[in-house]
Amino acid sequence: MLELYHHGSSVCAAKVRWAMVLKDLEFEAHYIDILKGEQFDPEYKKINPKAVVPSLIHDGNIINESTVIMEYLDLAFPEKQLTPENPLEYVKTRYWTKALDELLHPACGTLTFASSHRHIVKKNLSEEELAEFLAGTPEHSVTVDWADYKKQIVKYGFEAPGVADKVRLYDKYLQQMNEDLKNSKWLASEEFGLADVSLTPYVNRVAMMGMNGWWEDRLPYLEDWWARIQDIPTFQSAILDWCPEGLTNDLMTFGSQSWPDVKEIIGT
Ligand SMILES: N[C@@H](CCC(=O)N[C@@H](CS)C(=O)NCC(=O)O)C(=O)O
Repeated sequence: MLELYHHGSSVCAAKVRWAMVLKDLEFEAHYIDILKGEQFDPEYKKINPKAVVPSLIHDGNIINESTVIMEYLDLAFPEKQLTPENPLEYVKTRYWTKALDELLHPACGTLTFASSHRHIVKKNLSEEELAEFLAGTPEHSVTVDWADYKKQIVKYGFEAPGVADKVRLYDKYLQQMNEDLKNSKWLASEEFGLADVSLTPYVNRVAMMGMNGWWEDRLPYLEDWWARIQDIPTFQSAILDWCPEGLTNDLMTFGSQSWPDVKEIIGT
């Protein structure tokens, strides 16, 4: 039996969910509202000590870290492989998932909180709840400095130290995707695979925040890839449908309002 602990706007959870759907794996879903602080519940922290989603439980065994979870799924359920077998395509996939884990994902947390989530938590939580929410993050969470950094972003938004650098880093990776897609139909090869599944939520995040101007008339190969991704039948059900309507609307409202700040930073 497979159980997935996840959240509607979590990029890490979205890529695992999509991988499971693409591999025809059924799972029991447990929704952890990370914007209400449900990830800090001591019972959940027994499963995931960093207090982050996703977590997978397979027949009682806990598997954490989204990239590791996806690798595990391909090993445990090899029928529909997402990882390329060709060594060079495998390596290209690994470059992407490594870059994502080390740099793009932390940049995504920063971009998302500065643009949207800081407004959502301020709107939905009382002053005491917000203080509790911010105090709940363990020392090693999304990154080793997330507990303190999240507080700064919630308080200062785009003016928090390092936010502009993280936005520029995000831009660097979207440009890198565009470059790679000049040479092959999908990110790591001519076949759709794990690199595409992994990067999709990071492009979707930008789109859900109404920031498509990031690539329109600027990154044509990425724009074409994004159109093809959205045409894949399971994209809607595995990625978009799990995000509650109110959260989808908030991401769009606050994200669109923040687009001028992002646009200025990336200099489009
Ligand atoms: N390295 C972890 C990162 C997981 C992560 O950062 N999850 C985010 C959502 S995408 C989270 O749960 N954040 C909780 C918080 O900000 O308190 C993984 O790949 O699974």
